[in-house]
Amino acid sequence: MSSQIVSLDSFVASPSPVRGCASSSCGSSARPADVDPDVWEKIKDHPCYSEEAHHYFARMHVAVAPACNIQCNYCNRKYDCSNESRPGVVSERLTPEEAVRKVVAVAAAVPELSVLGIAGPGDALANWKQTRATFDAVRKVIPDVKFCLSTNGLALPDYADEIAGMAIDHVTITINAVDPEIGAKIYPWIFFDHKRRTGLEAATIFLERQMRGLEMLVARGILVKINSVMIPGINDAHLPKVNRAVRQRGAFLHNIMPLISDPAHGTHFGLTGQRGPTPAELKTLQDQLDGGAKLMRHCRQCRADAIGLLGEDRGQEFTLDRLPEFATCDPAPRQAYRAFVAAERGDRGAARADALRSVSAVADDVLLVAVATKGGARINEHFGHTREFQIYEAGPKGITLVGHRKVDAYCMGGFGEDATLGPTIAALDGIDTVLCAKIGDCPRDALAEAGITVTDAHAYDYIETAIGKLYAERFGRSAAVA
Ligand code: CLF
Ligand code: SF4
Repeated sequence: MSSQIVSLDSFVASPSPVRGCASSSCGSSARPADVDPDVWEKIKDHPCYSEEAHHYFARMHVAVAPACNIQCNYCNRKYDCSNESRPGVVSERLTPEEAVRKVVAVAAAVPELSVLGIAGPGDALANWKQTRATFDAVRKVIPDVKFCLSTNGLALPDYADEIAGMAIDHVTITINAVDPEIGAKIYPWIFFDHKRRTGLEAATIFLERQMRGLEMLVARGILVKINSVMIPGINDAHLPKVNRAVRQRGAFLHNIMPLISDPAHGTHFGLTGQRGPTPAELKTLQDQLDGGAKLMRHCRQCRADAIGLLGEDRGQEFTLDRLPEFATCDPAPRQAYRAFVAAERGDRGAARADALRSVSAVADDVLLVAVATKGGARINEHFGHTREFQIYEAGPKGITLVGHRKVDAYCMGGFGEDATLGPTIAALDGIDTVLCAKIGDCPRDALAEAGITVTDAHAYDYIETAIGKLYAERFGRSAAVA
C-alpha cells in the first residue's frame, strides 16, 4: 500500500498529480466483491448511495420545486436560515434556466461534482414540469453528471415511466409508515385527484401509492433509496416493519433520519413539543435494522440547495448574484478527478483490508472514534477547523462509519475560541479517541480532562488504517494479525 499523502485540496489546486490511468472506469477495480458490476457503475460516484463514494464526491441540489402535494407535520418551507441544515429549507428558489446556469458554474469550479439532485424545497414530482425541464437542459451541457431525485411518492405511479425514460437511476422516496393509522399522525392532508383529503383516507391513498411507486421504479431498474424520519412515540417502533416492507419490494438502501423538531421552525411537531430521537435512540434502531435493507448511516439531512461533499455546504459561494454571466463547462477536470479517485480507491481498499484484519481477530471490544476529515477518507483536518466529526465504530464487526457530530469550529481567525470547547466536549460524549491532523496543547488538555484522548500522530493516514492501529494498540493485538 502506498503511504503517499494525497489531499483533495492539492488535487483541486493542481490537477496534474493524477496517478493511475486516465479512464474513470478503472475505479471498478475497487468494486466490492458483493456488489453487482452494473450496480457499482451506478453508485460508485454517488455520495449518498455509497458510503465509500461520499469521501470523494459531491452533490448539488437545485431548488426548482417549490410546491408540495402533501403536508408533513415536520415541515415548514417558509422557514429559511442559511445556517440551518434540514430538508425543505432553501435560500433562493430557481427557475430551470437559473438552475442550469448554477449547475454549469458549480461543475466548472467543483471537480468533485458527480450528482445533480432535485430535492425540493417542495416535492420534485409535484413540480414535474420544472424538474423535467431542468434535467433535460443539464443533460445537454453536462452529460457526465448523474441525476437523482427525491419525492414523497404520491405522484410516483404517474411518472415512473418518464423517470425511467430520462435515465434517472436514483430516486429517494420518504416513507415514514406502512400503516395508515400511523401515517395519519404524520400527514394531516394530501392533495390528490383534484381534491384535498385528510385523516385515514389521505394516509391510505398515500401509503398505497408510495408502495406502488417503489415497485414500479424497482421493476424499471432504478435504484431506490427510502428515507424514513424517526419520530419517537409515533413511528419509531414501526420502522422495522417499514424496513421489511421496503426490502421485500426491492429498495436498495434505507436511511433512517432523526426528526428535527424546534418550535422556532414553526412546524406542527415543533409547536406541539414532539421531540426528535437522541443519537443513542437512533443508533439503537439502526443497529437493530442491520441485516435488513442496507442502511445508510452517512446522511447529513442536507438542504434543498446544498452544494459540495455531504459534510460541507458551499451553497453560499454559488448564489445567483455570484454566478458568472457566461460559464463554460470543460469536463476535463472532472474526468481527471475521477481518475485520481480511481487510483486512490485501489490504494485505500488495500489499506482498509489490512485494517479490518487487525480488528477482526479481537473478540468483543468496541472503540468509538471521532475523525476530523475534509474528504478523501483521510485524517486531514485540524481539530480547530473542523465543524463535523465523522464517528467510527471499531470492533468485531469491523470498522464502520456510524454517524457524524456537528460542532462549532474551535479556531476563529487564528485564535482558539475557548467558549466552543464545552459544547464540543459535550458533542463528543462517549467518544474514546479523536483523530485529527493537528491540535494545540490547550484544547488537547481540555479534552484529556474530559477523558477524551486526542492524537495527531496519524495525520494524513487513511482513516481505517489509523483506527486499525489504534485498536490493535489499545487491545494488545498486532496490526498484522491475519
Ligand atoms: Fe440529493 Fe438525496 Fe439524491 Fe443525495 S441528498 S436527492 S440522494 S443527491 Fe443524501 Fe442529503 Fe441525506 Fe438526501 S445526504 S438528505 S440522503
Ligand atoms: Fe415538506 Fe417534503 Fe413533506 Fe412536502 S413532502 S410537506 S416538502 S417534507
